[in-house]
Amino acid sequence: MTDSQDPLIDEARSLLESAHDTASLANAKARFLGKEGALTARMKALASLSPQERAAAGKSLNLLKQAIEALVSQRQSELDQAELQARLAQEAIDVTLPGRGIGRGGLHPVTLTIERIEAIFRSIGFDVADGPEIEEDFFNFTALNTPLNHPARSMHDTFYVEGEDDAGHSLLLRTHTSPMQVRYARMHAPPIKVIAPGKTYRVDSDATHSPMFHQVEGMWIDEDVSFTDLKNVYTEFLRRFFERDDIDVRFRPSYFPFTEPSAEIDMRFADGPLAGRWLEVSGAGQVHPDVVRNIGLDPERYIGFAFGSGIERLAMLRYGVGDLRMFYENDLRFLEQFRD
Ligand code: 2NL
Repeated sequence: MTDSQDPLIDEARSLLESAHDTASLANAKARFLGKEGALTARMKALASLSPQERAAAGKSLNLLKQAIEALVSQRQSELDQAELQARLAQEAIDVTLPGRGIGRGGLHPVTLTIERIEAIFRSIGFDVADGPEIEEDFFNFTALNTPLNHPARSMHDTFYVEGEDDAGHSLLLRTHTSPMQVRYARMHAPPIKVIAPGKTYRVDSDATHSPMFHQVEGMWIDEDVSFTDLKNVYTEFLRRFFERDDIDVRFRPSYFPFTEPSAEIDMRFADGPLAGRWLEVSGAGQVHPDVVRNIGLDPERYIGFAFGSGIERLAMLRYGVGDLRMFYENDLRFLEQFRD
């Protein structure tokens, strides 16, 4: 019998073909070439042959062995190839798909507005001060001439913080950024020329009031600062803030405990959709002599003005936003419009 005719070849071929992974191929291989394999048994049987028969039979057994080994390695490479194809199909990347991209962030419109306000006031010589949002009653009210029985101190208007600080001061969420100006003024020698932008808190919530809102206060105190300076500084600020010159400003008499006299500042555009309408944009006044004393200065010598403006209000006017709550709903369709 020649090798190709040996029935073991066909048997090996069909068994190897039914092996569909490396482990079953190893089993199939062992059935022929292993210690207990069919071919190994025949090799052992050579011993019982005469030397003449053994040489011929041995030669043809070797050829048979080589043929089966060739079948095994052929099957192994078929399996390797199939496994590779399966992995390639599974891990396929569609390079024609659009990328997911990295969303470009942007600053919140209120932050942009604060940065704008800071840049303008810095350019006219004001320093920018920032400080605690949890304040002592003294800096938020007492130093600002707001007596204990004043309605602003009521629980309905002010968020009080339970307990006291280490020094025994009662604490609250600042209702304006004035306390920061008081702190700043007590740390610096005149001339005091500072703005304090930042978060403020009041018990209030409707279409035009948010319990947290932003305010910018400004104060200029020296030996001869007047209402004229206030009007000039604030008008210059408005014209630069809105980037237009067609702005009129007027003062209306008002009342605040920390200023005397006090005024509301109104502005009016000559052109555009709001043309001709007076818009209230700030409270202001000459710093009350008692407040000048509370910040450590002699009111006989030092005089000046202060103002307080709502930042959301200024942002709404500049961007044409109709509802204050839009700033706090975190709707990206709204916020993305302000990305610069
Ligand atoms: C308002 C009123 C105002 C001030 C704020 C102020 C600060 C110090 C001393 C004196 Cl440290 N005054 N700030 C003065 C007048 C008005 O704001 O309702 N703004 C929205």
